[in-house]
Order: sequence, then C-alpha cells, then structure tokens
Amino acid sequence: MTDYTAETIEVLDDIQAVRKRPGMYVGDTGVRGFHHLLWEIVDNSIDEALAGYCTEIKVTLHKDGSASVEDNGRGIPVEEHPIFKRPALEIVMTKLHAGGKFSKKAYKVSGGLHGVGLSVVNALSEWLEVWVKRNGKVFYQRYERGKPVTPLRVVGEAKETGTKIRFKPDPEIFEVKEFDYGLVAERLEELAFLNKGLKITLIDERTGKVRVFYSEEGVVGFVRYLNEGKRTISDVVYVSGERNGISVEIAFQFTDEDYETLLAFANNIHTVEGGTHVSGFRAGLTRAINEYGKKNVKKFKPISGSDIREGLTAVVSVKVPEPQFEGQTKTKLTNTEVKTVVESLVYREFLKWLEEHPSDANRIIEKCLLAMKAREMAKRARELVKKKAEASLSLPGKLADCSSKDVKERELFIVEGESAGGSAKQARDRRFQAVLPIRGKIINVEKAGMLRALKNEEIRAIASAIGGGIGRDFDVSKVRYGKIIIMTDADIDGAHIRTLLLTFFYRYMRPLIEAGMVYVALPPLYRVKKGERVYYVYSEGELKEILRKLGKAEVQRFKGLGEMNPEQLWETTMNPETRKLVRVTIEDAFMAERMFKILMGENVEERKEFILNHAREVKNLDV
Ligand code: 0RA
Repeated sequence: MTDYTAETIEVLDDIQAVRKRPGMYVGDTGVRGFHHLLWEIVDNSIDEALAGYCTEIKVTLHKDGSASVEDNGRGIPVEEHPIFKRPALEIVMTKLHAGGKFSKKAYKVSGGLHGVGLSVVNALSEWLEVWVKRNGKVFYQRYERGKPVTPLRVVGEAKETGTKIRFKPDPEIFEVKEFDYGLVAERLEELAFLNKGLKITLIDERTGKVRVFYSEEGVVGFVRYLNEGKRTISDVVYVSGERNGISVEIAFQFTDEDYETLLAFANNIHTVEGGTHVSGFRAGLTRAINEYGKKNVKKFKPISGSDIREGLTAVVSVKVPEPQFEGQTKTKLTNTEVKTVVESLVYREFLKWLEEHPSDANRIIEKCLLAMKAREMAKRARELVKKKAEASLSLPGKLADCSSKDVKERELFIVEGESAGGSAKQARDRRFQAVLPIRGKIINVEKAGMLRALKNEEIRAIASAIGGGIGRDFDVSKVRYGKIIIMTDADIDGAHIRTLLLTFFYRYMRPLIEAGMVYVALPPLYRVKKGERVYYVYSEGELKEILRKLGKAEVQRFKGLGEMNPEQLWETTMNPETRKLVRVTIEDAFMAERMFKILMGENVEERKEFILNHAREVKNLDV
C-alpha cells in the first residue's frame, strides 16, 4: 500500500462528512438514495456523451448487489494532479466537488439532485472499483468505504478509451440492498429518449434480462411512445434551438384525449413540479395558436391555455448552465431567463409550423374549440348538479361519513370490497374516519375518458365524497377531508386497483396529490404469534428477520383485508398510532399512470415485458 500523507487527512475528512450525513448528499438512505448512487455515475457518462465523446453506456446489475457503469468516453484523467501530486482520478474519487475542476462540464447540475460527485458515491460504497482506458493502457484502482486500498496501476493495454466503475452501496449506510430493475430500466429508457443517438444497454445478471435503449428521434420518439394507442389529431411538432447558453428541445402532439400529458426535464432531470421551462412552453403555445387563429380563422375567438392543452402530449427538455431547483422535491426549475427563451422559440417555430401545415392547424383549432364547448357544457351541468346536491346533500349512500367538522383531521378511507368495507366501518373511529367501500372492478380510466368515468358509479361516489369537483376545475379548498387513504389488499388485485385510483387522481384531481393529501395504507402481510406476544409483519424481509429472532412461531398470512377482524384492522391499518401510511407523491402517481398506460394499453409485447419485470415490485408501488 502507498503511503498517504497531508492531503489524505483532508480526504478522510470529506469521506467522513459524507458518511456521517448521507442524507445531505443523496437525499435519503432508502430506495431513492440507494439508486441515486447509480444515477450519479450514469450522469457522469451522460455528460461525457453531451460533450460529444461518448456514444455508448452499459449498465450492469450484478448478483452480489453491486452495479457497474461502463462508457466509451475519454476516460477519467489519470495523470498526476499538479497541486495534489496524485492521479487526477484519485482526486475525483476522494475529494468532494472535485469533479467540476476536471470536467469542463458545460451543464453543471446543482440543487442537490444529481451532480454531487463521484466521491460521494465512493464514500457511500462498501467497495468501488474503477477501470480507465486511456493513453493505450488500462488503469485500475480499488477503494473501500471511500479510501483507496490499491494504488492506481496499469493492468493491461487498450486501443480504445472509456471508463468503467463498479460499486456496491454500503449496507452499513443503506436500508435497501438491491437495485430495482423496473426503476433502473425506466430511467435509462428516459435518458435514451432525452439524448438521441446514445445507446444505453441494461444487463441484469440476477435474472439474465438484457435491454437496449436507443432513440434516433429523441424527444419526438418519446412523444410517439407516450401516444401509442391514442388517437392523434396532428403530426408531432419538433422545436429546438439555443440562446444565451440555454438549449431547448421540445416535441408535442395533439390527441383526442381529455387530459394533458407533459413531461419536462432540465439537464435530464425530470422536473415533476414544472417550472419556467414549462410556463414558457405553455405561453408560447397559446400565443402561437391564437395568433394563427386570428389571422386564418373567420370569427375567431381567443382560446385559453387550458383548452389548448386538453389532449396535448408534450416532452420539454432544456439544458441550462446553472439550473436552480426549488419545491418540495426540488424538481421545479426556477431560472427566470428560461421562460423567455422557451416562450419566444416555441411561439416563433410553432406559428411557422402551423402556417406550413394548414390541415393539421385546422384540426388542432377544431379540437381546442371542442374542448372549450365541452368545458362550458360541463360547467353548466355541474352547476345544475350542485343546485340539486345542495337541496338533497347527495353524498353517496355507501359512504359512512365521520362527525368531525375539522377538515384537517377528517380522513376518508377508500376501501376495496364490500366485506373489507364492512370491517373498516366497524373498526374505524367514527369521529374522524369515514369509509367508502368501492367494488373491485371500477372503470378503466385509461380507455374511458373523464365524461365516461363520471358516469361510472364508483368514480362518482369517490368524487362526491371528496367534494372538490373533478378535472380542470378541481378545487382543493372544497375537499371535505384532510387525508384520502387508499386501503386495498396487499396482493396483485389490490395493487391494480390502487394503480387505477392513483391514475384517476393524477389525471383528474392532481391538486389533491400535489397538496400531499393522498395516502396508501399498508396492511400487514403476516401475523406472527409466539406465546402471548403478537407481531404484525409488513414485508417478506421483516418476516425472515423476526422468525430468525423468535425461532419457532405461529405464522398467519393475511390474504386480504377481509380476513382481519375489525380489531385487527384497526390495530394494524387504521389506528394513527400504529398503522403504516405512505404519502403518495406526484412522482408515485406519475409512475402509476405510466404503469397503467402500459398495463391497459394496446402494446402486448410491452405489457408482457412489464408484467414480467414488475411482478415482484407491483406490490411495492408506494416506495
Ligand atoms: C474529466 C475530464 C475528462 C473526462 C472526464 C472527466 C470523464 C469523467 C467520467 C466519469 C464517468 N465517465 C467519464 N468519462 C470522462 C476529459 C479529459 C480529457 O481527456 O481532456
């Protein structure tokens, strides 16, 4: 081993700082933080691709819980650093925020999402190995918990260049032990769409699965993919350009659906909470259509943004030199200059496109006018319904409401199945807990659309119990509960219904999710009894653990909520003191919607693949 002196002490400080407060660097020590390590490495390879030096990335999930990321970029520099007198690679791997000093990154990501640096990954890995192909040689070094345990040495020859990093997240730090294939595959697919021409291969050695993600069309292909199985009413519009160092790539297409699907990214980060790029896009879109209509359509009346966006599918991707992120999950882009750049680009290019595609333009305008009409009709219908409702206070008959007048403490349990609904009604604290049983087979929102969904009895019951309306005019201030809790069986059917409900909320009551008011109840999977002591167990892992500790014990598996008696249901799933609730984030709901689209969509191959891949984790939708 090499002798490390002065700078080693500093390095140890950095490593210690990261290991002491991992959450500060990677968000948390659960699923998110665990995968964050992988995203960090992949991001570095993507940066190399953005700089024009890398065309292929290979991600491998190994059986031992490690992952590797290999690229064919220039290779991390290995030359001696003039100040530190150590190989640049070692500095990158051990010093906090050293990355920027070496990589001439055009787009440095800030805001605590990605871009924390390879040294953070290294510090939080039980071990990490790196191979660099550069200058005709293969260099290799190994680290353990952030510290080099071998010197950087030459282990072979190579004509090509590139970097391969293999690492195992430290089980002393993370509660999670395995990479989630579905999560990794979805992110890599997204990255391939966002970086056209880049080939990303995913190999899962644990299962033998291999997938290649590659898109020649980039964001245009992304929009086509999102619109599979939908009826479209225009071609895909593509807008791109660059100004003041901000580069913009946008693709969008109109469909006859009644909801908007918009995915926005800043520096490849999914900005779930939107931001200035999204508002710029919307403003440019609205201005272009109204300008075109004014010039080309007789008796044209201005169309509102929300009427334009109905049925719109769009992917907005910007690259910003110094992005600022805010919001609950730090996924809202706030750089003000981005709005103007995107707005003027979209306005100019889309107006030009409309003029060059008059029949597409006509169909788009017709769709907007139809949306406007439908909205006015729906408003009138709603007012009528409201009047009637005020007269008879028509809450659904199956709703067992609670008595508290304090909205914040009121909870609505949406429960699958009559028998579980019955137990829940007996189990609840009727002062602040309401129960609405729904039948298992509620409507398929993917196919039905809002108006048909509204004709469905179960959906109507849910909407009127919640009380905030539905669709674009949903008013969160009118909602009658502080928490909406989805309570379904812990099996595939339960997961299906939950996915369906989340998709419905995502599309037609999104503010409810944004306000953090939607929850999923986690019922236990097992009841373990040893002598007089009873334990409720919520996962397979937990069961293994507890049986190891207790030895021989009596195990009862709960197949469904209906199998628990009211006392058990109260104790395990409803009592605020002892239950497990997971708050649904907008990202969870987005994932659910995506899962739903695939599960219900037309693409049989994709569906098969999806079910095979997710069979295991569908039940863990709520991470
Ligand atoms: C700094 C400078 C150069 C390349 C990289 C960093 C680099 C980092 C990573 C991390 C994963 N893959 C990577 N590939 C490249 C370029 C130095 C030069 O050759 O001029």
